[in-house]
Amino acid sequence: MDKQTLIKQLLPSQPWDCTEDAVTAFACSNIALVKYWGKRQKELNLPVTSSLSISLQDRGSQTSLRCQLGSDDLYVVNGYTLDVSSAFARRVKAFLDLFRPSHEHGFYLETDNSVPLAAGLASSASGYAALVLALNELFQWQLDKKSLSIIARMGSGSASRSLWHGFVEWHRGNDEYGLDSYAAPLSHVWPELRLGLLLLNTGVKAIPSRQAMSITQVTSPFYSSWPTLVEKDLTTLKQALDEKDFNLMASTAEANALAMHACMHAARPPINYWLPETLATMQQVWQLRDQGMHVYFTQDAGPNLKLLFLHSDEPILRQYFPEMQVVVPFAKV
Ligand code: 2P0
Repeated sequence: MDKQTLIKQLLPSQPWDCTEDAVTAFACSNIALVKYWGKRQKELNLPVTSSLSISLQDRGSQTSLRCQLGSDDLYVVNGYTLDVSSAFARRVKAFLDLFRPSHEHGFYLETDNSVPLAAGLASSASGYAALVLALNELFQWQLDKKSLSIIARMGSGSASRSLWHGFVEWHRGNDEYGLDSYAAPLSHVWPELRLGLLLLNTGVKAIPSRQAMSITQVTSPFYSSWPTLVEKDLTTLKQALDEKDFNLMASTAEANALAMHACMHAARPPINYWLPETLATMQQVWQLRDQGMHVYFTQDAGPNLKLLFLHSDEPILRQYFPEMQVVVPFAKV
């Protein structure tokens, strides 16, 4: 089955009403504590493993979308109009083409991200999730979140997890068409949990994550052990959430991130998202732990780190990391 056929199965049959009035939608970013790294099927974006994330509360993508009959698409991201020939715009267009009622229908898309684009802070996750929520509004599909998660997954895998706040698990699924590969929220609530965003370098990443994922999967001699490791880390992480055991939760997340990067480092050619400041900060975190502090990190497809700690340690950590932006995943909204 290709994307178009799958979409037809999920969506109400055409014609869809599409007004020229703009709709708006917000989706939060998410940071994986047990990572998604590798696809078992590229066309439908099906993952090799399940993954588990925490949301970034009010940081994410605010998207406005409308149809414009008889005009070409226009995409405005953080106030800048995208060059239609850029890889970014072509990928958005290919996704929107799946839902375009006819060639006459252009889309005007405007999105504002409150996380840096393409710097390993999950801008594509919240971007595609917000776009799918906006499409659901625009065409009044009234789909449930499970279907929206499947559709968001086809835009970008991690977007499947960006439709909920809190802890979210994206289930790998077994169906060859991916109808059981969607995310769902976990019931655990952890008000004391904090994430510290350390923006060490906000330049565009060295290599897009999609490409890096594929090279790792095909060439890294360590990739064959990744699925077993993820399964084990998911079990441990869920146990840590059940027991509200911070050290177990955060140490598992840190080890999982390091294992993902070790797989990448061993790929041929090597994939490296670490900058000198990334390693220096990791070493600082390890030193603080040696001194008895309960602080850990995770890292995605970029040089920036996200610290994991509890509210009680925030004042002291702010002294060591004055630039840190603190996120409260379970803040009351
Ligand atoms: C994650 N990352 O679980 C992992 C960890 C980055 C490192 O998902 O090809 O943009 O669009 O499905 O979701 C980034 O990859 O990849 C990602 P595609 P995506 O958050």
